[in-house]
Amino acid sequence: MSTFVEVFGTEPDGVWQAPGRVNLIGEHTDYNDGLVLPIALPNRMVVTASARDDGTFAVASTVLDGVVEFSLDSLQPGSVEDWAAYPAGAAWILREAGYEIGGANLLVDSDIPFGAGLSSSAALLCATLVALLGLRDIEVDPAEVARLAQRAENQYVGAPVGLMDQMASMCCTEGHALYFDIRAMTTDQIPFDPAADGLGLLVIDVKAPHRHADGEYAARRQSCEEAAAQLGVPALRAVEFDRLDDALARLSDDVVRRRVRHVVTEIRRVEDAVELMRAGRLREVGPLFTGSHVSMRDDFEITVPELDVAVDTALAAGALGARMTGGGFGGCIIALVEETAEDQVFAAVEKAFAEHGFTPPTSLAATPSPGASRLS
Ligand code: GAF
Repeated sequence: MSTFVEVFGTEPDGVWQAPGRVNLIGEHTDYNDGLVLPIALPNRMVVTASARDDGTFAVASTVLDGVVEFSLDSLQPGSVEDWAAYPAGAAWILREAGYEIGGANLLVDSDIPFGAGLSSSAALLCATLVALLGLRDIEVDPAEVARLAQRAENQYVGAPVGLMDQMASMCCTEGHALYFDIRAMTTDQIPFDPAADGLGLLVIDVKAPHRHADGEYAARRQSCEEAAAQLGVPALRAVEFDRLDDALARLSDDVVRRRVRHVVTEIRRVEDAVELMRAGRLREVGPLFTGSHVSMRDDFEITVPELDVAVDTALAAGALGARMTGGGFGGCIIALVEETAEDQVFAAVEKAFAEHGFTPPTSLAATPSPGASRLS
């Protein structure tokens, strides 16, 4: 693994980090102005950086060969590709937003499993943003940094993502889940300590290759926007749960109807989960996880066989609830389990995967961790 001095021939000015996330519940609700409930992971992107004043950015990774260079003036959406598009997008959006950031050398290191749906891209954007701002001693509200990261991903990288992942990476706190209301742009920290109740949150990476994830994500978002337009509301958040049947009756297409049903019921499940967590009834959140998965499998159609087998097996092995987490089409499941049953649930999933001929899954510790910060 290369050090900063080896790559750039100079000492760094500082080190910044931004974490990945798992979402406890509230999937594909963020771009519908809805509610989400992510926690930040201990796994994070770490950016070591030094300032330079020639308007040039040089970015390198501890695990890939080579240095990618670009000048701030020449940046246009899409002008830098592959993983370096994310640091380039961060520099571009800061320029667009009028921040004076000069140039920088950036070395990126990460222990967020890649391609596992744990939000490594949002973490890379957020870590680069806090590093570039930190190098210039520019203070920006964390929620505003999250919005900048989202704009960079939407406009520079070209991915039509919502605001959940960036907010999780910037605003989560240790020991809490972030209850984020996108319409109101308000956040609330909900204490989340499964171990205190004798429970565990098992995260299982199902190692499924992402299948058409980008195109399918954009298609789901488009269906939701079309449905909102048909219903004459700014976003599906405006459809009340108690009036869901009326709204569904006004939609012509059965597929769109099912998409809407997922979003509206999922927003209600987030509210219910938060209410139970606030009341100290974490065990009862399990069935909401499972209901969320069924809704994503049958109505939103974003699961793949590996996710469904992992969820069904975890439940059969004693999990209190389980669901896929993140954008879908691969990635991870989360399962709420009795602490004493964690090993048995994971072993059951490993066995089922072997029987199905799937790639062996891996598990991950999901302690609710703090959001982005300066490390040194
Ligand atoms: C991805 C997106 F980036 C988020 O904005 C969110 O929509 C999520 O999928 C699904 O809940 O992580």
